Amino acid sequence: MRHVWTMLLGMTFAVLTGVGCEREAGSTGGAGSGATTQSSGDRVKIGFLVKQPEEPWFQTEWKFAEQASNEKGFDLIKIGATDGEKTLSAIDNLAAQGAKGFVICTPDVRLGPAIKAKADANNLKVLSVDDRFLGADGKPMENVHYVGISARKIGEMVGKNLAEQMKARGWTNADTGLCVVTFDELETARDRTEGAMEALAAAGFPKAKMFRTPQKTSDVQGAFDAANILLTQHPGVKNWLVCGLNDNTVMGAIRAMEGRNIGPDRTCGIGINGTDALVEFKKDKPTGFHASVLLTARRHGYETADMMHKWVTQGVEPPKTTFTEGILITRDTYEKIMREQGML
Ligand code: FCA
Repeated sequence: MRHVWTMLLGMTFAVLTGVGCEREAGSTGGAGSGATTQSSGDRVKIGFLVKQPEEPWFQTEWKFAEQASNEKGFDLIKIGATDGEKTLSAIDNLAAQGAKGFVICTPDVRLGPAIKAKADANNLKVLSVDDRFLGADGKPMENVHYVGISARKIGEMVGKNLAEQMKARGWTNADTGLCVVTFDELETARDRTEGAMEALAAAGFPKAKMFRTPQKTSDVQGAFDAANILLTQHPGVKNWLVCGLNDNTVMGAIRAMEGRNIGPDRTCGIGINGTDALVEFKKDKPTGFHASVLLTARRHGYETADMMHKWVTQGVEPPKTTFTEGILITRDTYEKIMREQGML
């Protein structure tokens, strides 16, 4: 929406001043205006579709993509693609506006073949980010370019740090349980939780004390519900370690524990994203949400948009897969690290 306003303002400015008239008119000429979009001054349009526009993670991705659009001089069309229907019609819409390609975190990885077919039919290039498309055979679609996190490695960081925290707090295997909120339909989520469990097992934490509970939706509420079921099943556990897909998952589980008077002295959760953990770290008193792995939102937002721009304007094909890293942040270190990362 803001872009539409920016463009309208730009047009008004152009009309009033006579500056950049052709370019601005060209960039809004979009759907069905044929000849008017032929002008050589047309700015390239690139779409950026995300599955959960309300999550700070995706807002941060968009912020960085906007930075790329400003610096490289293309128009960015941001779309919240929260379900299959919205996603597919958004792609038609992008084509009608004259976009050349789009970056997408799909609301459902099984939409992969439909998204790819729709993009091909409309002559749009597609780059998937965060969540990798699955083909009809249930395997990752190798023919769709992908930028994602090194999920298993990042999960292992979570597990290793949970094990260290457990020791630092003097908790024993006997009095501790691991709450693993799972979202196994998503490969990047499964790799994260499996990585965390593997690292804890390697540190000597018993597999029998790792309790998995699936979240139906990948948001705070979904995790809250999943953790509540687990807490009812295991009333005897004294201390809880918590891991899951991302910050919101861990937050949901910590809230469920607080609801049962299991406070920060008995809970230790480590999330993933960093962006969504800020609210937690900013609270006056520490909560059970101990740390997060800060992902490189700039790479997922700026770089993906830039890759798409280079691809459509210069024919530079991005690498088939790109895997990014993460850094552990806590209440004590987040400000310094996030500032260094250009995220505060
Ligand atoms: C998935 C998660 C997001 C973020 C991203 C990198 O899409 O849902 O929260 O962790 O991967």
